[in-house]
Amino acid sequence: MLVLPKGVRHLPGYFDRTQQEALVEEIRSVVAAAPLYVPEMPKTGKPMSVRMTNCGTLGWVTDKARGYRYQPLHPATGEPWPAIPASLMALWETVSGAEKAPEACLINFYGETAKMGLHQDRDEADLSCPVVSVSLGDDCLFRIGGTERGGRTVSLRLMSGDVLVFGGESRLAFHGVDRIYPGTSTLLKNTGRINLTLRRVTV
Ligand code: MD3
Ligand code: FE
Repeated sequence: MLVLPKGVRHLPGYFDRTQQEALVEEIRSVVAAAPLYVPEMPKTGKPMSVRMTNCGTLGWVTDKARGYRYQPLHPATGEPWPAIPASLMALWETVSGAEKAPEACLINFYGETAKMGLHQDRDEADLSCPVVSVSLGDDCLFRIGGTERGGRTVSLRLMSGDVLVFGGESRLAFHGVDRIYPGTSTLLKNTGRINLTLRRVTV
């Protein structure tokens, strides 16, 4: 039996196919205004394998010189991020239990070989609100552990339309994406996976 860490809720198939298609169109229009860019690790400048953009009043960005941070403007265009689509604001309202609205929606695009190492999300001043994530496109192998690096972890396969909510003590859990399973979904025109992560940033 798979036991998720305390505070994690997995809502498999939260969005049906029609809703997923509508979300992809909304993401396409965000990306048209706020192009995907290649994030760099702080200090080393090593490129991440995931491409990123954001919508919301704040976006999470990283580069060699300035590292991980939230900012109101796209790093390449200098324009404000597009608004978070109403469907995602409604998702947050339904599942987060938070008093405050989300400020950031990070959009991660994974090609066939992209992955994300185990890390904590701790660049937000407000750690009391949960993080809400949506998976679209190809399946992935997601891994989540506890709040200490090196602790035990559990793995689960995420599929298109799944929603995860990380609240309470899971808010600072280590997590990452070990692999994409290319060609497991027909949602996107090509292979790959999109992950949307809604967050409250400021207190
Ligand atoms: C658990 N993204 O962008 S989403 C990230 O699939 C990130 O793109 C992964 O981790 C992805 O930071 C995982 C699921 C997720 C997001 C935030 C969390 C899990 C989390 C915050 C705390 C605990
Ligand atoms: Fe994360």
